[in-house]
Amino acid sequence: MLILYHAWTSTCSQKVRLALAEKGLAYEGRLIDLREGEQHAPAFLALNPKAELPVLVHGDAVLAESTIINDYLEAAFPQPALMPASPLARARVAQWNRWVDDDITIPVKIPSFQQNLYPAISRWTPERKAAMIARIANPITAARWRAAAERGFSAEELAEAHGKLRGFLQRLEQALENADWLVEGQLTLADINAFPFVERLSTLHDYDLAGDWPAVAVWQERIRSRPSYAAARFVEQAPA
Ligand SMILES: N[C@@H](CCC(=O)N[C@@H](CS)C(=O)NCC(=O)O)C(=O)O
Repeated sequence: MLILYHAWTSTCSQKVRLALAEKGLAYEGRLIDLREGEQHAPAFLALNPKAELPVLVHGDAVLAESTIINDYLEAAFPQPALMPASPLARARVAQWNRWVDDDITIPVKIPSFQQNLYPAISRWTPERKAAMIARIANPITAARWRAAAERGFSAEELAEAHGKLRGFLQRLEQALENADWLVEGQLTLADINAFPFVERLSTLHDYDLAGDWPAVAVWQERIRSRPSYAAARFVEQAPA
């Protein structure tokens, strides 16, 4: 039995839901309300001390980190394959996965928090904000929540994040200009791991995918048309 701790709006959770759907794997979902800080409750910290979604439980095994969870699903449930066969192509998937983890997962939080979280949590009482922030052990996460709760992000912080995000979209655009998929002409974990972030960017202000990154927009529609997209419930979960 597979259990997934997740949130509908969490991009990292979306990576895993998409992989599960592509593989036709059933799972029991356990929703964690990030805005209410349920990721900091002792019961969740026992699963992932980093207080982040998603977490997969498979029998006695507990796994965090979405890219690693998807690698595990591929190894444990190899069919249908979401990894290519050749060593070079496998390395290229791993390279995309690293880029997704390093170059987009972190910067996307700044405009996401600004647009989706700040309007709501900035209205909380000072006591509620302070109580929420006091629960966060990781200082980087605490600083991001403090910014989102108290002041919003500065123009410089937003510009730096958008620069990184646009750079990533440009890298995707180059890879997809003459290709349907990121690696070897087949859907792989590289596409699955990158896709939720493209979905997120396309809901943020100032991102005109079809205008500025047309090959990425076509690739986005290619993935949206797969049954896994509906099964992973992207449509119902667009951030408020
Ligand atoms: N590297 C981690 C990042 C996970 C992550 O950032 N998860 C977000 C949701 S997409 C989260 O749980 N954030 C908790 C918070 O902001 O307090 C992964 O890929 O799983």
